[in-house]
Amino acid sequence: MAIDVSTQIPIVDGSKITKEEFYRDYYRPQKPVVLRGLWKQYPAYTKWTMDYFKKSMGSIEVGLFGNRKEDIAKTLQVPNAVMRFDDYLNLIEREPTDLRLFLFPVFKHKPELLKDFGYPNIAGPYIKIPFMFFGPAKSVVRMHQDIDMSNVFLTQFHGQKRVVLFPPSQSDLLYRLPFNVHSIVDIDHPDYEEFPGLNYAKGMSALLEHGDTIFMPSGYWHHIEYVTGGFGLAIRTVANKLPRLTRGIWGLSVLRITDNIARKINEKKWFEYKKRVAHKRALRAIEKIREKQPPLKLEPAH
Ligand SMILES: O=C(O)CCC(=O)C(=O)O
Repeated sequence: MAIDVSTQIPIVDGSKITKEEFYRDYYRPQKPVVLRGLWKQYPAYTKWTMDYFKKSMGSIEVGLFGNRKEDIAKTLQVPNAVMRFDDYLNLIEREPTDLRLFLFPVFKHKPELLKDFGYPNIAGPYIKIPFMFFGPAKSVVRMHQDIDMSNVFLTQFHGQKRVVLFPPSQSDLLYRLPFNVHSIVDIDHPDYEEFPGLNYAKGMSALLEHGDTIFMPSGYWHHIEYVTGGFGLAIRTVANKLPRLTRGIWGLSVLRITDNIARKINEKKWFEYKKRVAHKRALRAIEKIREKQPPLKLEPAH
């Protein structure tokens, strides 16, 4: 049985929503939403196509990341393959592979692209370091939180993407690894025996198409599946709640450094330790849920 992610993330007209409406309904309460057409105001909306990227910067070399199982304990630091950018774009248009371009700093290679868009005035302050993401059909971005705990605005330019979100309050039920922002569960093939917490997890989903911007509030878990080959861009704002902001700074500094050092000392042992902690926390979260559930009323026997 699949995990319940049947709740649809609401979709609103992003070309019409006002700052006041966005703050009141989504940003302040930290609720996900799809802002359809938010980027219509910028040239990138029509200009950024596969052909445009192939022609304007096809000759650069790009480092690509796969979804190999053995990578689960590692952060995305060492690429699995290197290729010319236009060859890669042709590949993802043509066939499924697991190679993705993740957190691609495209603007370092071509700073003129920065003139093709702005930062929508519905939120702020923005962290002005945009990243692009490219991927082939069927590739999956395994479930994670962003380590800086920022609010993410992810816009789709080409292809379709299925996004599944879970609130940060469900981190323990999703077996978040300590000192890390990854989960060890595969939500597409949930193993309820090994991960009983998944019985209680409940997410929401949306299908993104060209011109859709999904707002993923700070700390939200995201699992992304490329339905067709395509690409998108993420911009971020600083977490607007103090605990998340503190958690983001902590994540970028102490947690990341500790995790890197411990992995260098004994990667296998460290990973086993983190998994044990994740299981313990999940059991505690399940117990809490069960305590809150009212006891079953027994009908008197007749
Ligand atoms: O769209 C993608 O490929 C990944 C996006 C993502 O994980 C993010 O913006 O944090």
